[in-house]
Amino acid sequence: MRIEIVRGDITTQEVDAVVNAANSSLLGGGGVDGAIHRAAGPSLLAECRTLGGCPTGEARITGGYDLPARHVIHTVGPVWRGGDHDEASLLASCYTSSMALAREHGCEVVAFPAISCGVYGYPLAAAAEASVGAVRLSGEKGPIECPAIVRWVLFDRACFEAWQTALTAR
Ligand code: AR6
Repeated sequence: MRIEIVRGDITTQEVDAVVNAANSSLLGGGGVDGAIHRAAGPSLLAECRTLGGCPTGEARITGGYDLPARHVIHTVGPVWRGGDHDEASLLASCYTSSMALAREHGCEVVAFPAISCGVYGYPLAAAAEASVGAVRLSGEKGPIECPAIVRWVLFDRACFEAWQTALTAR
């Protein structure tokens, strides 16, 4: 499995699946969630309405509709509450659950945003470390090498630098 990081807007990614940092209603919001829903069009919201929400740390998959991506994997990151409320394992679980869905649906290339690093307030260095660790682990655990490419699409420079550090630290 290859891990890549780029700066940019995840909604323009031509990949098998883009991951959405959603909230537990799965009915849209601001940040990357708002951008994905705007770019995918109203059919995405219509499909999300049928899912009945999603608990923190889990993931659900839908079509990509007007996005260049085939699927959207919606996951709900933890709100940062100081670090001793299970935030790291919930964040890791978002990645593990998303990777499992990607594998089930035969997604070769998957793009992730920096889950929980916006309004949910997760400190960037800690998020980068937990995120990279979780993806590496689930990449190793897979029976086949799928997804083959995991790409973080990082909107802002601070996130990009945090991921760069986490990737070179190991
Ligand atoms: N492409 C890639 N990354 C983006 C984009 C984009 N188009 N837009 C923003 N980001 P956030 P969270 C980055 O707040 O912290 C929503 O309202 C952003 O700079 O979108 O998990 C949901 O409905 C940041 O680095 O997600 C939830 O209520 C990262 O994406 C809540 O926000 C995540 O920021 C989830 O909060």
